[in-house]
Amino acid sequence: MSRISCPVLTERITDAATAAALICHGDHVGFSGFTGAGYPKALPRALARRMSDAHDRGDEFRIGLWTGASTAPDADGALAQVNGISSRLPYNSDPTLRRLINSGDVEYIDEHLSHSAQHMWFGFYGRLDIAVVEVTAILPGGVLVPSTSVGNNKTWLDRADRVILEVNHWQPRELEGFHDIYEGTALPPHRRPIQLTEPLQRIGDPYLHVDPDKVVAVVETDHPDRNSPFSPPNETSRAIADHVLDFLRHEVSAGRMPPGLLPLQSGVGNVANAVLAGLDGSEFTGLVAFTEVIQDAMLDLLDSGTLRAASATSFGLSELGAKRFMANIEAYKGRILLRSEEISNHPELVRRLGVMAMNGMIEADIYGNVNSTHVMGSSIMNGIGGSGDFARNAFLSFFLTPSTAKNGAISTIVPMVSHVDHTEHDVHVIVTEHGLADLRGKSPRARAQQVIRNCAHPSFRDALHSYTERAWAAHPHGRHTPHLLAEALSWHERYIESGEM
Ligand code: 0RQ
Repeated sequence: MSRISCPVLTERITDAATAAALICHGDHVGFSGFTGAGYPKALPRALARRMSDAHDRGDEFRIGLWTGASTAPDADGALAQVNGISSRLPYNSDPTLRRLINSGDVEYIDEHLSHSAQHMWFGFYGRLDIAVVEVTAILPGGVLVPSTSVGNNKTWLDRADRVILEVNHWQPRELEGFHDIYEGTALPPHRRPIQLTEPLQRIGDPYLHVDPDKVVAVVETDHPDRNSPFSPPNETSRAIADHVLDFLRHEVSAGRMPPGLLPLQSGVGNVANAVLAGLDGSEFTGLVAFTEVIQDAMLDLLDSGTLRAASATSFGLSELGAKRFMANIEAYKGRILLRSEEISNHPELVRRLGVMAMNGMIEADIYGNVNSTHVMGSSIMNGIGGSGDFARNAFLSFFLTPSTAKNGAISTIVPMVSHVDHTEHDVHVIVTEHGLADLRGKSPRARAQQVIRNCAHPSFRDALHSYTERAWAAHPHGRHTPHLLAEALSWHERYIESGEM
């Protein structure tokens, strides 16, 4: 059955190669896509072929690429393989593109995800030449049924000069009704409060809208999302999850948290997945999530009833998870709502709802500063993503990591982080498999003691204690947050010298 019931747009149906010919060297291009869901499937590969042909002829052909967050090997990856990306925002996890960013070939603008749409509206990024957006179906009048992510699609569709739509027949037609697209964001000084007081409250419309006159091509595809597998929880991630659960129990018994907890945000990755798995089968039930990504463990929680409902901007499912979602899609309707990322991650809403934020990290320092993005201070891993949107405004902000990386060679607890994404003021709880440091209401000195004692791997504790004691002794007039600057930095360099990095 046709997925395109808008007569004007039916006339614009074409193939991916013809659509890709509408994109030129130097264009700013806005792709749909978030954590491998809802990204355009055919056009990026066709565009990569054009780029490769142009490069063979000795012509330059590179674009500035803006998305919701990460896409997939056949989008970011395909364009990076042919060196077709000159600049990129706001988040990437593709390994080929990461290599080009770290070699200095691609300008990467690592933004808070909630900022990316508004910075476009503020005019900070310049003009958006063309948007390429995957949808599930096109209804009359340019009304669009979104697919498995919303991300920045609304902003790209509104702001782009021209639009290419991909209609993906792989996406279930029953996705209609899973979305809530808020239209009320005005520019300062005309902004009004966002009237959302419950995580699953609808404040918008189930559809995206596009001016049909701007649509220059419609391409039909039938291609799965990038559905990456998750590793099952291991001893380390289970230990981290147990510490988090014990802490939540403690908070409930102290009366600081209701028995059904506060809305949950969980970052992506295996540790975050393990914490969600730990919640399943615990005494906590009837929970809600106000988060970014719905991953497999959230489906488990929804199935068991531990989670009542989840608001997010995207799915991030494994292949099995995607099959399970599709097989039971009607049962999830009304329990899952996908929003634009400026709303799913909105500081005003995160603060109002009292979200519990749980995110991964690269390293934390003894005083509670967190590095989520850079290895050894220089090479970017992925980007800050939504971690800052949530951590900075959360009721409780957790950062989780194994206590060591690279087979135990590197301590993820360090004297001074080699790059700061989340300052000591935005970090409440640090958790490793060894324990949990509750930093709330503590001075830097007290925080350092807790972080080293509870979170550091035993083989690094003596070195970290020795550092804090010597820093204290060295600064009789600077003991609020004492540091030995040269030693703090050389802590990172010793791994580079030892060849561990
Ligand atoms: O690399 O696989 O090559 O060994 O970093 O580390 O332990 O697998 O952890 O998958 O949870 O990712 C911070 C990257 C953690 C992620 C980060 C190396 C380690 C491994 C991955 P290898 P793990 P995770 C919502 C929230 C920012 C965005 C965010 C992230 C690799 O959580 O991108 O939070 N966060 N968004 O070996 C050297 C260290 C290291 C280290 C880890 N100290 N030194 N290497 N690694 N620690 C989602 C979105 O915003 C979309």
